[in-house]
Amino acid sequence: MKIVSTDFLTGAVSPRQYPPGTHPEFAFAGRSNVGKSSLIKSLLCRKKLVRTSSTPGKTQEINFFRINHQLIFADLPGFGFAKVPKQVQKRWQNMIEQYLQNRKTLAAVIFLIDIRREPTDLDRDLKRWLDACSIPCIPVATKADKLSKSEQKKQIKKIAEAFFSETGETVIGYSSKSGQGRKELWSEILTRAGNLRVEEEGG
Ligand SMILES: Nc1nc2c(ncn2[C@@H]2O[C@H](COP(=O)(O)OP(=O)(O)O)[C@@H](O)[C@H]2O)c(=O)[nH]1
Ligand SMILES: [Mg+2]
Repeated sequence: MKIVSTDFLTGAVSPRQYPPGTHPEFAFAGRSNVGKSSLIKSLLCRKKLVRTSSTPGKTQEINFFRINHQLIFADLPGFGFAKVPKQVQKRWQNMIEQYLQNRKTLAAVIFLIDIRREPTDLDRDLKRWLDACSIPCIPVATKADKLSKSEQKKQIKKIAEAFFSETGETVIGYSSKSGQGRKELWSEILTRAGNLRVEEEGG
């Protein structure tokens, strides 16, 4: 997809602050440092996006971007950052759960897992939530360039078995460095966006 415009809409901590659901929406979720900011920038062919915090664990808002007046991307705060106190972690959890339960135009969650890491309990919790809310999930294994092709295959199989065997999603290997997986992910996003009908903007 040719990216014509990426407009920052708003940051939100509660449903009343969400922007109007005018377009199919895709949320990006994953642990801190998983490569979420890099992936969003790589998808959008942007070197910079306003409103991405450089301090890990500090982004405690959901940031909404409108892409080409066609889609909305919601950047969810990264979770599991070691230095975040329990209280903040809890607030994060509430914010995400509320979002997943309330956002009617949410088409799918792009679920990022570091290709070199074993899925954690936090990842498992998120997947359970998505399943419980019947929210489609697009799993992406990030930083694929850190492994050889054969190692990538092995790890992707492992992640798929640990997480997605019951629901049958395909895990996309992605590298923000090389652009590997970019086409595949876009195709997945656009297919799912096309399956939705969202009211026209401006009403
Ligand atoms: N080799 C490699 N490094 C990556 C990739 N994506 C992110 N990184 C690195 O991983 C670190 C965390 O990335 P970032 O996008 O800030 O993660 P976030 O905390 O999930 O937003 C940074 O040092 C990035 O340069 C990738 O695809 N390949
Ligand atoms: Mg980030």
